[in-house]
Amino acid sequence: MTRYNFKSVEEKWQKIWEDKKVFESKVIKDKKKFYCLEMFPYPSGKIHMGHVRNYTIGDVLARYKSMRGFNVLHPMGWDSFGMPAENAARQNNLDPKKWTEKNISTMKSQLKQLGLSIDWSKEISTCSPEYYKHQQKFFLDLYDKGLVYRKENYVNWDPIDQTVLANEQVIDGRGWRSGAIVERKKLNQWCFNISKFSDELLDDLEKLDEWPNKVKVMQKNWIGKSFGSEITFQIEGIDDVKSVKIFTTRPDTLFGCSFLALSVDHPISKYYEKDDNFKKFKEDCSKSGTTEEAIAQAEKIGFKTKLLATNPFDSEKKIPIFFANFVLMDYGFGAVFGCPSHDQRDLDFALKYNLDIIPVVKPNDHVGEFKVEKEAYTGPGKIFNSKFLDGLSAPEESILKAIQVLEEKKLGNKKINFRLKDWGISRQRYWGCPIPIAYNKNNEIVKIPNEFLPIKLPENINLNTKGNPLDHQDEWKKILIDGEECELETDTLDTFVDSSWYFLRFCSPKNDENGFNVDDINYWMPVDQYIGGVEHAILHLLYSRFFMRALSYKNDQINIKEPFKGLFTQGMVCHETYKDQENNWVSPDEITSEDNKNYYKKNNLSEKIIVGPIESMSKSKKNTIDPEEIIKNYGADSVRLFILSDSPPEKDIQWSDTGIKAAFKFIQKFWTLHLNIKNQIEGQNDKFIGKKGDEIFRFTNQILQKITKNLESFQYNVLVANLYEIYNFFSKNISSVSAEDLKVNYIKILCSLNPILPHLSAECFEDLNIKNSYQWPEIEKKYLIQSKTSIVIQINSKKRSIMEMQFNINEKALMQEIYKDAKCNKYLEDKIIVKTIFIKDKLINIITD
Ligand code: ANZ
Repeated sequence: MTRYNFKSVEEKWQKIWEDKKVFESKVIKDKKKFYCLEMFPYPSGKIHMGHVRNYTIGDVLARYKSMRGFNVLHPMGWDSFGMPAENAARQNNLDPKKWTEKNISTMKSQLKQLGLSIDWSKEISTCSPEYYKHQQKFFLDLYDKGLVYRKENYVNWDPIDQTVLANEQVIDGRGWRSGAIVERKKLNQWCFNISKFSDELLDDLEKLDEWPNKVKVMQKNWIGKSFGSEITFQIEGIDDVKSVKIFTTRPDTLFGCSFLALSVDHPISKYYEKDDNFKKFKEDCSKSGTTEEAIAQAEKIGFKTKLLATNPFDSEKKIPIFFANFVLMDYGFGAVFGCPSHDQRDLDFALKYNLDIIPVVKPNDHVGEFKVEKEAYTGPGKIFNSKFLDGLSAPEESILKAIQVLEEKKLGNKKINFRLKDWGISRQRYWGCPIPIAYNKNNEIVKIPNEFLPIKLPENINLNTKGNPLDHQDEWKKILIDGEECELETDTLDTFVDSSWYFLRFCSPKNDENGFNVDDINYWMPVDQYIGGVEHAILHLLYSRFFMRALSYKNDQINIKEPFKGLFTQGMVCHETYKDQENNWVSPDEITSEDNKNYYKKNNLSEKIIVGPIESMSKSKKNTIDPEEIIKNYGADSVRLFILSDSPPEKDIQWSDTGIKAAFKFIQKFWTLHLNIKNQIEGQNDKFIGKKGDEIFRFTNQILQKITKNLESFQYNVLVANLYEIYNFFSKNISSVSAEDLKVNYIKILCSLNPILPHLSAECFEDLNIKNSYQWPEIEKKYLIQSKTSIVIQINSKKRSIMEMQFNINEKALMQEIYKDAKCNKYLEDKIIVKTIFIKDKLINIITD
């Protein structure tokens, strides 16, 4: 019997699919379309198991939809700008472009080995000028529409490397490479006006009924809609400023207010510019990072001014005004009123600066005097100490009443605020899309004319400079626009911009004139199924939703708001972690075990390994498995089968050697079964009995129905279980069905194998000399009705028999059959039946006296 040689089989089919351009997609009018997209990878070097899982899940769906007659778009590209290329190039004295291109070619060949149904003719790479040229055009289009602007913004500044750091490059308040304490610094930044769409981005989440709820909740929190009010406080102490506005969600706690706090960048700060103490204070504030978490965690510090504010609800009450490090300038008005009793942050501040702590809400069940000491009370309750608000239930009733009074007295208004900030897109880096802007001698903004696009990155430049290497490219920076000497912007775009529209480019990747053809995107968009990691739940998905709206804005040719109709977030691939006796991480291929319990170092068998927890695969913990090795040893179909088995695709999966071996073994066993079936079909098997019967039809159609359902609902692990059912049924029954019946049903089964095990299925078809139709098999409804069922017969709770009965049989008819059955009847003779417990189609328990 010939063994299944997966290596040559897989290579052969991958070549055939590629040569015959089997997966090329075209806009076919009047045909239903299905756009299946997995998040495109960053070309970091090699593919990892996370990619394998992501792309396998997508591939199963793409193949299935194509077999169902959809016109499928299943493309792939490279998110190829970004820091790692720049860093790697800097370390090894390489060109980021060459480094990136090399990685792309490695990863592409690895992806091909997986046999994915990708339309490679649509491949794109965001670092190529053919791609970013259009991005520069979009930038200018958004600029014309008022959706891009330049403003001073805080950034994380590394004073040693003289560079801006992303939040994730700030580790414990220090620059990840220099170790310097990171400062907050103001820089001119380009921004997208994403907050213009806050309301829409929030409200439309409701329409995304094919998105996981957890992702919608995360986006909702990120957009952060707050209902509250703006309140004007009269102030005294400066001649030309008479009032300050604040935003609060708790106007009902106004009687408990004991100070006002301003951001160090509040307009009033200009009156303190020359004050050395204030300057020192501002410097101290800048030492915490710019993220909200960093600000929230930093110790609360304040700078007391001589200014006083009047409580709008009580003109007798004057309160001090501070500058404080916890007040953000870009939220609300950059000013807050402090109510220490009911806000922990305000309480910490009040305790430090010895300010009044006046409680105004007490818990409903509280009797007697209510005091706040070290812990603010933030729960519901009744208002007290608050004149006209006394007795109202907080927060609902009391907030409404407080706003009503503020509005009547013209002291404030109802106000809605969003946490969502505009998106700062400037990066002081080389390896990114150049911003198509220049500045003239007066430092005025000049748009780059269309005919100069793309503004290409200079190549082969020195990257070992302080700060942004582009700043040192004097020749490159020079540009003559309308006879005027200008200098190019040296900031490049955040790489999230690149990934905010790549799904549109896939629809018309070769269009040189425009980023996409309107007709193409109107046909393909929205993406029907988007698949990726939950780590992109907020930024990437929100930015893409914004970008789609920004392009549609003031554009009567496109009206697509939501780019992704269905979203699926797959779980992580995890592996045990290992450490040696010196507490160093050790990778799975450095260890060995005889009993799968005790592990030793391969190169030192006396050194015992400490087995740690199962964690998601990561290079830093050395618990990764190289997909290429695994494909080489077990084949793509085994990898596909294993990666889909065990856990539902949205859950984490644990990689195990035994798991992949079992998958491999299954494929070998299936091939042996196939050869037996082939023998049977071709009439070469002596043992052939050829009993007629429709059992095989029932099995095949019922399993097809299950497979279809599981494919449609992403229950791929159950799908794998279905394959085992198929194997068991056919191995047991092939010799008792006619060759013709076997053939008809086996062909259907082979078709249904294609999404998961495409190589094996194609090979079996070819081996039978049958043309693979690549069509999803028709399910014959008549076989779905189960006609027979096995019923357990218990007498006095003891199992006495299992009887094959007509499906749906009623209790009376079943009892008649039981009396006819000698095995059962002997227990019933001369007995009075006291009771029966009857579970239809499953069980009957007969209780006698
Ligand atoms: C007084 C107050 C009393 C507040 C109380 C809360 C509890 P969300 O829900 O996130 O919108 N705030 C307003 N502007 C701020 C800024 N620029 N920087 C820092 N904090 C600011 O939060 C709204 C609350 O955050 C506001 O309500 C304000 O504090 C604070 F018992 O006002 B509150």
